[in-house]
Order: sequence, then C-alpha cells, then structure tokens
Amino acid sequence: MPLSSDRELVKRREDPRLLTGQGTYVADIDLPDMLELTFVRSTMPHAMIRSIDYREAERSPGVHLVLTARQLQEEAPSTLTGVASTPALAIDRVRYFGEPVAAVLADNRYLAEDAAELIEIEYDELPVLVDVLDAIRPDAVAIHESSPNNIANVHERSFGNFDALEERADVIIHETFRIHRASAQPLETRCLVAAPDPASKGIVVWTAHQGPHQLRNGIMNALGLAAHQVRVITPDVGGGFGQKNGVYPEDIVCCYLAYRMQRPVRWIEDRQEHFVSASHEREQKHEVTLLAKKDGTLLGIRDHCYIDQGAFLQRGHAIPLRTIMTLPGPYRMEAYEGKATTVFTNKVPVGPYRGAGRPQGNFIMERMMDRLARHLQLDPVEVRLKNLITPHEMPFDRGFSDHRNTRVIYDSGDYPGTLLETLNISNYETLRRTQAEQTRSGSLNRVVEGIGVSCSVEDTGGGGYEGAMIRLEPGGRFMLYTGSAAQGQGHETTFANIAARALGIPPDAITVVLGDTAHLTHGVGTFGSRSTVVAGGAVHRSTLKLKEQLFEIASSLLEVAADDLILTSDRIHVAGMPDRHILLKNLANQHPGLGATDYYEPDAPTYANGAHVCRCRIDLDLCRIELTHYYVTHDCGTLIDPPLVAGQVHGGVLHGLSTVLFEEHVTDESGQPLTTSYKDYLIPEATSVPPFILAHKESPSPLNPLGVKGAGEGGTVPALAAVSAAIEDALYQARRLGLIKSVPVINELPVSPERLFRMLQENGYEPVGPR
Ligand code: MCN
Repeated sequence: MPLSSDRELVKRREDPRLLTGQGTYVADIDLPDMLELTFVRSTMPHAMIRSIDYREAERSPGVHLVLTARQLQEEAPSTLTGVASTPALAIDRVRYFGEPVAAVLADNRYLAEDAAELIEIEYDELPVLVDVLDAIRPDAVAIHESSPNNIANVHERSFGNFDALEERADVIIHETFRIHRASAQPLETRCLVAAPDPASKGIVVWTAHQGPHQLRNGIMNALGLAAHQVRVITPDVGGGFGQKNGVYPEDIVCCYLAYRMQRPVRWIEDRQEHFVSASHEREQKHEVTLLAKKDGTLLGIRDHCYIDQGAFLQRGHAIPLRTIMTLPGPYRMEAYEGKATTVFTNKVPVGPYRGAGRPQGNFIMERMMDRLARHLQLDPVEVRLKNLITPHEMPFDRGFSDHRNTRVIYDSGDYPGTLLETLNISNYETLRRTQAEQTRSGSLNRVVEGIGVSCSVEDTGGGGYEGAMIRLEPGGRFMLYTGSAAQGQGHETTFANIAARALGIPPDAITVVLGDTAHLTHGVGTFGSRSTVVAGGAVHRSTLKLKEQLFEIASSLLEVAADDLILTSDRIHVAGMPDRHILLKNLANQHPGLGATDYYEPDAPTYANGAHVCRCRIDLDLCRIELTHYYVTHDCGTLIDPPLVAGQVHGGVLHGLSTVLFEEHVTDESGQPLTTSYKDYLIPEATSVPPFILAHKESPSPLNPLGVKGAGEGGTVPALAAVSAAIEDALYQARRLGLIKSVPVINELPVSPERLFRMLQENGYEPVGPR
C-alpha cells in the first residue's frame, strides 16, 4: 500500500550519535576508584563442589576480594543467595558448564583474571543429562531435588475433540521434529557498572538491559534496599533480542560487591563467557499429528513438545506456552491439542530469544502444512489459502486463554490478503512456472532452486503496563520520559513521533529520555514486541493530557475556545492569527508543573501477521545453500515509522534464517560445550543476507488508541519455516531431475552443510567432485 510521505522519510534520531561513534555504552563508563569483576565458572556440567581453594588468589596482586556462595550465605541477606531458583553463585553443586562458582574483584580486569586462574575447585562428578528424553527417564538423576523427574512444568492448551475427528480424516500425517539450540548473540555482551550512591545510601547501576525496572526490583529485593535507593540506567545498548531481560546471577553479585565495598564495580562479560552463560533458546523436540480432508481442509493438529530448559528455570517461563499458543497460527481448524513439557538438563539455562517460543510453534505448523500439500500434491499456497482465517471471521476466538487467563482473540487482519500480497511482490506464479520449465529441461545441472512459503500470526503488546511522563520544561521544550528501554529499535524516534502527532507539532520539539528508573517509578520492559503498543499508548495518552492542560490555560489567557487554538513548536496561537499567541516558554515559567504522567495497560494482546516467500539455490556438490531472494508482507496495524518497521523485519528475518542455516550450540554427551567462539558457532555475514522486498499492510488494532501492533519479532517468527521450505523444495527439484532417489524432509534444524551432505548421501546423491 502507498504510505504517506512523512512516514516514509522518517530518519532515526539516534543514528547520527550511533553511527559517528558517539554512543555511550556501559563499557565506556569509567568511574574513579572503580574495581573490576570476573567470574570463575564451572568446568563441570554436573558435579558436587568438594572444595574451593582461593587462598593464593586472595594474595594475588591487586585483588580485593574473592567471593564464594559460602561467604555470601554467611555475610549477605538471605535474599541474595538466590534469584528465584537460580543461585547468585553455585551452592555446593554445579548444574551446567559455565555456572558462576566464585567472583574475583581486583584493581582491573587483567589482575582479576590472573587471580581467577589460581582458584582450585575440586568436584565430585554427577551423571550428566544433555537430552530431554534421557532426562525424563525414571532412573535419571534429579538435577533439582524439588523436581525429581526433571520436569520443570507442563503447559497444555486445546479446543475441540481431536480424537473424535480421526474417523472423519482422509489424511493423517505423523511427524517428529527437532530444533536445535541457538541464541541471540547481541553485538554487546552483558555488562554492568554499579556504584554506591551516597545521597540515597543505595546504588546506581548502568547496564545493558531490556527492563531497567525489573532489574531494579531484583536488586532492591536482593540487597534489601528501597526502590529510591536503586537507580538503574540503560545507556545505549548494543542489542538484546530477549537475552538481556530478567535478573542474572552476575547482576546481583556485581551490585552486592559495589554496595559492600562502597566502590564502583564493573563487569563486562567476554564473548566466551557469553557462549556458556548468557541464555540460550530454541531447543525443542516435537511429536505432531495432523488430520485433514482430501480436499486440503485442515481438521486438527495435535502436538506434544519437549522443551530443553537447561539447568534453571528463572528466565524461561514464557517459552513453552508461547510455542503451543502460536502453533495453530492463522488457520481455521476444528480441534487442537498442544502440550509442552519443559525439562531440566545440564546445559545453559534457557531464556527468551526473539520470538520466545513462537518461531518454533510456527515452524511446526507451517512444516505440517507443507507435508499436507505434498501428500495431496497441491501447491503449498493452495492449502494455506483454503485454511486461512478470513477478515469476515474477525475478531477470531482461538479457543483458549493465555497465562493471564485472557482469551486469545485475533483482533483484526486479512491473512489471505497478506499472503496474496507476498505472492504478488514475488511473482509467485511466474517463479513456479520457471521452476517447472527448468526441471523439465534439466538445465540447472546440479544446482537446484527452491521456493518456500510461510504464514504467521503472533501476539504482541502483552506483558502488562508501561508508563510515560511528558513535561513542558522551563525554556518551553517538551521532555518525554518513558519507563521502556531500547536496545536498538529506535524508541527515541518512535515515541517522539507518537507524542508529536498527538500535539500536532514536529517531533524535533520533543526530547525523549528512556530507560532510567529515576524518572518513572514503575516500568516493565521491552520484550514481546510490546513497546509501540504499550509504552506508545502511554506516550499518546499522557501527551493528550498535557495538551489539554496547555489549551485550557491558553484558552483563558487568549480568550478564545480551545478548539480555535493551534500549537506549534514554540507557541500557542489563535487559528489564523499567529500574532495572538502565548510563547511556550512563558507558559512553562508562569505555570510551573505543566506535565502529565499516564500508565497504560491494554486489555488484551493484539495480533500481528505476516507472509514470507523465500527463494534459495543449492549447489549440491558444494552443499552450499544461498538465499537468493526474500519477500515479506507484514501487518503490524497502523505503522508509526515504516522505515523502522522495515529495519525490524529485515533484522528479524536475519535471526530466523541464521537459525536455519548457521547457528547451533553443540554440547557433547558429557555436557561439554563445543561451540564457544565464532570459529565454531557460525553467524551470518553480510553476504548471507538475501535482497529483501517488503510490503506493508495496515490492519489497525481496535484494541488500542493508536491502532498499532508490534513489529519486533514478526520477521523472525515465519522465517524458520520459509527458509526450510525453500530448501526442501529445492531438494524436490533434485529428485525430479533424478539426482537423488527420494526427498529428504527438513524436520531437523539447522540445515548445515554437513547435515545437507549427509541427507544427500543417504538419498543416493553422487557428487561429481571438484569443478
Ligand atoms: N514500529 C512502528 N510501528 C508499529 C510497530 C513498530 O513504527 N506499528 C517500530 C518502532 O520504531 C518500534 C519498533 O518498530 O520502535 C519495534 O516495535 P515493537 O514491535 O513495539 O517492539 P519493541 O519496541 O517492544 O522491541 C522488542 C522487540 C523484541 S521482542 C526483540 S527480541 C527485538 C526487537 O524488538 N530486539 C531487538 N528488535 C530489536 N531490534 C534491535 N535493534 N535490537 C534488539 O535487541
């Protein structure tokens, strides 16, 4: 759809600062007398700690302190020894390779690391569990005494009677799927600077975090301080993608030490630590059954998945539920049964990573739709169009409720229209015709091409409230504060634009301050593609309140009705009479305290949707998969800043395609991680990014004042399925060309060159050797 020019041309106001190296990151913060912290991490995946000898480390030059769980238990408030179920430092037992066991505080990082190497830890090894199905065996060792069967939780969502449908089904398809471990890999690793604050007798913390208030609450609870004694500030942040949420053990230890030593303390995670201690995600096993009629009508889906949670649950609550709630997707069906069993293993704890369980649910559904299409020899688009929920069925009750007992109701959207738009921008019919001709002529010679399609719907804008405060400052400038923090999304630009539209003035007149708990006492955080809906809603509402205040005063001063007044960047004047005005700076000075604060919590999440088409080319001899084109139609309701949404979609797709093609955390059977650097853990390079063609649709949400839905994860959710489908489709072409005996199905990720090589070998492919 055409977009109005002002929205198309919007530029991110944070970019000049960030692109010219003037951003301030936590590692840039250097305070006088600052000490540096390092952690000694477990080299055992599962063991009892027999002894920790740190005498030599304590005597090492520049070392101020070595901290273990034992000391914490003796000297610190009991709240500090554990954050939810995760200990600040391992107590008597370690449960994954990388778990923090001791902390060393020294004059600088080098001295701290040298001393850390002198610490000797003796372990008594315990049996190690790295696979969910092994972990739930009756004879498996319990990783936590409180969960003897290693099951952390079980979530179920269902509607209709699946069993009763079986006899009406012409088609029954069973499949199993395995999705591997991957993680967000933000450019900036985790980091904190904590400093004592003599004024409040508490601490100030600078950190790269998605929820400064969440962290503030965690720290105040752990240290026994009041809210005003803990100030958390998030300066520029180099990406979070879900990983920098919640409270990590290292956060608490760093703040405790700053508080105890009454000196600033800095901890910057290095990349190797990041691999073994910042949260991972994605790893799941699924057993699925699909029921359908022979004309392609979907009857029902049943899925049981096992989610590998790693060693602790603290940050992984949302993921299983998101997977089974997302799975039915944008399709109509009579029955659904989703069950997720979350299982402890001796691996890095799992926490949200862009999509937080949704990409997996979408992957399963979309792959099953492809199976159905193959089974019935229909085009993948045909089965989708037959089953997509239509605009006439909106609002559509999905048949179950979420974790807050809110009914899952798709509020608006034209799902078939979104798919048709993607077919349109990708010239889908022509692509299929060309593919068929190439197959007939056999012209491609061991290079095959495939096309994959996927559709998605995902909840956005949930997670409770968010607040905003806008003030007219002395001098007449608008200052806007929100509790929400940004990690690169462009909140400064977007919130300024939302406020500017409410005031009817250019955004330049508004300064935005984000991520500082000193400004707003309450806040939740940036996750679940919620900020535009929730914080944006609070910005809109508080701005309208301030506008009302301004117009009320101006109306009385200028003796005209408020409806006859116009607000500009520096004044309010009577419509058509610019000289009859009052300057904002005079208003601000004569009426101190002009401003408004509002907290907004939507009644229910709003549902964004999308459709992707991916094209790939596979060189069968080199096992090289190249994504040649990528087409997206994305509908996140009313667009605030289209170029920023485009950036979100591109980045989101990139995370999705890298899950399919590159990234994999590998742990061997003994629990040792094998991928702890970018030599082994592959991430996409600029050359791996396909050209994107993007179309926006706007189905405004009826649930919030701006009509907006979230955009931050919409690129990722359907990308796993679209890329996998394209690869499988290319392999079909190889089969039709007679190059392989049967078609390998993509039920297991990632599709690394090695895995592709094995699949081709198993299917009788004979490489021609070097060309
Ligand atoms: N936007 C818009 N109009 C809409 C919706 C969104 O213009 N209708 C634009 C806005 O510029 C907004 C951005 O899209 O700032 C993202 O909006 P939203 O979907 O509300 O998501 P959040 O701001 O809550 O960000 C969270 C989301 C998530 S969950 C992950 S994970 C993620 C993502 O954002 N992490 C990111 N995108 C990221 N982008 C960067 N650069 N870094 C991360 O860590």
